[in-house]
Amino acid sequence: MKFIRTLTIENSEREPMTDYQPPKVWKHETPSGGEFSNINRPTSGSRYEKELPRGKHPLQLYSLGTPNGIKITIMLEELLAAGHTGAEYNAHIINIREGHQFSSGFVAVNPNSKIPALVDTSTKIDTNVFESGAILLYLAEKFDSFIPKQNRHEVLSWLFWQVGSGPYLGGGFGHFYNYAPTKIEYAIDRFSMESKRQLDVLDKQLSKHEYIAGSEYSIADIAIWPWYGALMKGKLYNAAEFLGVESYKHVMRWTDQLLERKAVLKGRLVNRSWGDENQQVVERHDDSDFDGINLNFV
Ligand SMILES: N[C@@H](CCC(=O)N[C@@H](CS)C(=O)NCC(=O)O)C(=O)O
Repeated sequence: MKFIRTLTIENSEREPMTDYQPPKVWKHETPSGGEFSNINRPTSGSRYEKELPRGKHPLQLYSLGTPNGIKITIMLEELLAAGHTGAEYNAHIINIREGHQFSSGFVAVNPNSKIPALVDTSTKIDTNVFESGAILLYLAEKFDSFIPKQNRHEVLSWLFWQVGSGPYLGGGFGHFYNYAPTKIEYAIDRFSMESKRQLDVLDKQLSKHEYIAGSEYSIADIAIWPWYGALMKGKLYNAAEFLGVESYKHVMRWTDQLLERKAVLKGRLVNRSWGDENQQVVERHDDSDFDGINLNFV
């Protein structure tokens, strides 16, 4: 009780940071002015009629080269590198800034209108899978790969850790540090603290184990690296210095270690439509789409 009272007093002594008073009932009236405010609405469902394209391979991926998107392309490249020809895929780009996630075709696969979404056409009837964590698990089970049996529960714990923690890094820290139209100290403080706490969790785990869930590379690494590896390399929100990432030595060791895997180097560039031209594979329909691509840039 004493502890709670102390906190209350300290908080009430802080200067109010805004004079905004929420109305009784929130209404979507003025656009927020934030980076994605032109596509954000408080409703779900399709906004226009359009079928999704289909390629010739068993797996059809509808995605974009964001951290959530490249989890799946790294996994697919790993599966192909491991000799699973059934993992051949067509990666179609979904431009989320233009609202392609709201086409009737996309919504039929993912009612949540977010990339990535996968259709497995090799099953009796098409299997639709959405949510990157669920897609990783689906592929790991389908090909019995990157989910070691002896520590499956640890792999799943860390996979779900990423799915639960990532939004604090992306939707919390990234949003308020990078995208929000005004810099709100309270929000940036709150989510910087949480992001650093998460990095510390990873650092401690990686000080004891070569990979996230133990001695074997798994879908836990594939889920976590696109977010936290990018952050370590200054590729996410340009926040490496701000968050002092250099001090997380074990996370840096692991980040660099994964950059030595060809499948990681390839997968991270699929459905990418920004940066130098030789660093993007806007759509991937065959391995030859990587011809002329500079895989090694960091
Ligand atoms: N929890 C989801 C998150 C997916 C997600 O947030 N995707 C973003 C791009 S990284 C998106 O499609 N945003 C479009 C929108 O919000 O309209 C997953 O892991 O698959």
